[in-house]
Amino acid sequence: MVIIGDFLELLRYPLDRIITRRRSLLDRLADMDTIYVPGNHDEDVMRLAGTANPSHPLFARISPAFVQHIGDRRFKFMHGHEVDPLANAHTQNLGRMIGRLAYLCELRQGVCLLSNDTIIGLLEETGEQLLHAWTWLRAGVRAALRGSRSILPGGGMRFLTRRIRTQRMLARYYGDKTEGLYDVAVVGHTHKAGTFGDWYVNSGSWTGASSNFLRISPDGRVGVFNWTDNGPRPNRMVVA
Ligand SMILES: [Mn+2]
Repeated sequence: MVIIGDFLELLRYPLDRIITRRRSLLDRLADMDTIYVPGNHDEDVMRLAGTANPSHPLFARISPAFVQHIGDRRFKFMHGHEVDPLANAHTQNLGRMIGRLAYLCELRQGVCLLSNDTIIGLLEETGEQLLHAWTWLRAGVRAALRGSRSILPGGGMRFLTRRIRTQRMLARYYGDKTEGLYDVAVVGHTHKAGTFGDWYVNSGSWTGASSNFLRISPDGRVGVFNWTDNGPRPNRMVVA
């Protein structure tokens, strides 16, 4: 069992309270020799890696992103925010601020008023949209200066939910793959379960409408699944 990050919401909840409340789940995962690779929401647990007496046995199993040979391919197990330029120190701090605010709201009202994930996702997509618009405008202005074509495309400007971000993330993973860092990218982060080609697999999310996971057989074949009331069901989503 490998957890590839954002397992704990540490931008929002104190670690000691999570341990107290979810001890039986943490115990069970520790018993399964789970490897735990932190993501951007729980990167603070990395400081526990290698400590002599971690506050829970599972945290003795914390690992940075790693590459493992399975079958004849090299699989890179990572959360995925590593290649996301918008998951940086600034958005992390912003996330912490929003998280603390949301935590206080919950304490006061007993309800979840703000979803950290939704807000950060929106900000990240907005950032990508702005980058995209800037690039597009710059190219447009250059072209207009050359007098070769109009700035405005025929169809006008389209706003696509998280589309640009997903495309850019894929391009970045592909760059790392072609540089020989790995053959298969095994990631989460975008919450979109599925595959792209034979080199990108996303384990999705356990906080959305369906809970997703990946199963990798010893010969290196990867399956994406949704967990349902009737057990695992194949997920054949192509993520682009
Ligand atoms: Mn993430």
